[in-house]
Amino acid sequence: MAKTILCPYCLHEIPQALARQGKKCTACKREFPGRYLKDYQREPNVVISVVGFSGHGKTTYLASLMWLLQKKLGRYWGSAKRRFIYDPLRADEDFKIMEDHINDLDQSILPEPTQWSTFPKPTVHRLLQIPYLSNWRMIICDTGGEAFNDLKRFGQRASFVQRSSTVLFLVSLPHLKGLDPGLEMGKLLKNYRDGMEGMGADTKKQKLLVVYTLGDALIKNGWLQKYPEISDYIGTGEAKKLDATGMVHYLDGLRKISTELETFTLKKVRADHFFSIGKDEFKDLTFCICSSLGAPPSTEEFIINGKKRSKLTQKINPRRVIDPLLWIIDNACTERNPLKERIEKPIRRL
Ligand SMILES: Nc1nc2c(ncn2[C@@H]2O[C@H](COP(=O)(O)OP(=O)(O)OP(=O)(O)O)[C@@H](O)[C@H]2O)c(=O)[nH]1
Ligand SMILES: [Mg+2]
Ligand SMILES: [Zn+2]
Repeated sequence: MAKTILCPYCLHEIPQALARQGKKCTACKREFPGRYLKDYQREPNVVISVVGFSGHGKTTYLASLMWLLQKKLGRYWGSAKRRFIYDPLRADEDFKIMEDHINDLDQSILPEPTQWSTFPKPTVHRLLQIPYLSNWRMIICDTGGEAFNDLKRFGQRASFVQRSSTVLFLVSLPHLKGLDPGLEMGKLLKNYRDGMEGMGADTKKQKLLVVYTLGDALIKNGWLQKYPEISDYIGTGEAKKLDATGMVHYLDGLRKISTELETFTLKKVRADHFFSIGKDEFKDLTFCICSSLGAPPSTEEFIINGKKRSKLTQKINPRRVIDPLLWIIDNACTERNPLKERIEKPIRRL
């Protein structure tokens, strides 16, 4: 049994006895979310921080991912006897912000730009009976573009970014129109690396997973003209109706697309500097691509609660938004279990 409890907010390991006694973190003083302590021993953690330029689709991505987990995958994954279960730990106000985003998206309303005051804190989600990949607890936070500008000023959130095992680096190439996208990506990653170094943290302990967002716009704007495998991949949709065998095939597909995207990054985006920092200075560098909405949003605006909001003309239709999560969990499974065991026992029991 683990002797410590990982605080989901600052990611410090807290001695179990102290955590259970005070029901809050001795480092950041925040109370643990409901049931967190009770359920703690049941699943291993995967910790993900989402970073990227402002406006590149971080909040929409997270809302779309949660929408999919909450509304769809329980019906699609597993068998009648062993369905996938999504169990978020609804803590307090923090979770409410996320739920508002999910409910908005369900009604085709897009999130507003994230303000500092409404920045969601890390949230905790139990993911149970994932075909082939078993049970995990995801701790995830939209850490925002600020992480790149001044990590130190970032206070509590800096601790989360520093200690996350995986950084999801969201990039929207259409938003870098008119700039040199390769150069901008390189600058941003260098800032991040320097910020981490400045705090005495080591990027070599972190996995870097690049997620190209707005896949629909990349197809529409001709970015993927010479990369039909990638545009077909986005076009063919989400990880539906997967059982254990289906998941093994799906994960193979992810690896292939990551390799294609590596070529795309070097040849089309020309992000050589970015690529070399990612390869040399992080534990691992891999790539995904997705479309959180499935189609470009309309520019039509309307007023809700006195605020201008944009609305989609159709229902959201997420494409490949689950991929980063599956990558991370698959990697974490491989780290925990020898490869041999996974082949012999593809389905892990609860
Ligand atoms: N075409 C298309 N546009 C998208 C998609 N996802 C997000 N967008 C657009 O990108 C805009 C910005 O998305 P946000 O999720 O607010 O970006 P953010 O990174 O959270 O931005 P900040 O909170 O301001 O840092 C949205 O309002 C949409 O217009 C997508 O899948 N397809
Ligand atoms: Mg945002
Ligand atoms: Zn803490």
